Amino acid sequence: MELNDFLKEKGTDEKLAQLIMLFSEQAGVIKEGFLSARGAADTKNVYGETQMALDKWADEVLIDALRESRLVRWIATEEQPDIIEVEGAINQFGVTIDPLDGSSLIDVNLAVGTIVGLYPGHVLEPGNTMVGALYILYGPLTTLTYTTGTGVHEFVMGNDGRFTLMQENLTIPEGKIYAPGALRKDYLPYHKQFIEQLESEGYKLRFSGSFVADVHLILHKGGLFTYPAFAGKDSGKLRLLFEGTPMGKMVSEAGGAISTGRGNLLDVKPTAVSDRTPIYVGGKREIALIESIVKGSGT
Ligand code: AFP
Repeated sequence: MELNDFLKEKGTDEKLAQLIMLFSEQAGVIKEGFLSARGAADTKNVYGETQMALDKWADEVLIDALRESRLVRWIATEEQPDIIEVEGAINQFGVTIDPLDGSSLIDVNLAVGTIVGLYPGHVLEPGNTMVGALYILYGPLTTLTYTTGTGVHEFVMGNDGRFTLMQENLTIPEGKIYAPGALRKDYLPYHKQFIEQLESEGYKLRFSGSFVADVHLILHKGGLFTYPAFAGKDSGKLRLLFEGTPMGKMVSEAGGAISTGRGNLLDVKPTAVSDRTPIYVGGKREIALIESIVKGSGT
């Protein structure tokens, strides 16, 4: 079944369905861009990182399409320092976008993705207020996974650029995979204890450097992804709005959970678009384990 028909059959709010369709259409445009745009641009984003040309380009593609459609009022993207307010918006939605997560892997042809958070209004609100989330993964196949709070569903792009249903009501299985970010020498004591426990239980390491691809793997195979707080970086590396909340919403809707290590990440109220956060995302068992270790550590 095609995405459009599926959204209708699920009784998705019409305006939200239009928005999801818009992102699905832009996926084809972004995929085309992989063939033509290459190399690093000489500008830096709000985090001081070098932007790859494709990040900037994908950012522009998505912002232009959203402005033209007027389907959302607020746009926050990882590549823009400020939240954009769309003139003449016909809906009150807010969106957060990481246009190309894992962009340092583009030139070696590994999986990257677009991550989107969908809010009923302004985006500087806790993740638990979101009306949905989606991500597009550009791997051997191009897939779109979304939730609007009634299950997590996955679609695959065909030659005609349209998405058809691959898996309905995805749920995270139990599994023994761990994807740990940050350098081991910088681990804080509670995190070291947690990782050592997973290793002693036989968890296998999988970490690609593309958050969206790594969380996609965990969603399908079970286990845990983490990019923790580490020595000198209380907030870790990843972005609350662009990475944490949308993928956290997705995994939580699929029966898993997301935590800062101290509580549900979806309860955190952002202070700015550039907020970073420690992230633990995956099965409920692993999330309960890290929270109990943090609690027991008294730190
Ligand atoms: P880019 O989008 O700039 O490539 O960053 C990728 C990322 O934010 C996330 O997708 C990865 O999980 C994480 O960084 C990898 O970080 P390390 O390079 O520190 O392992």
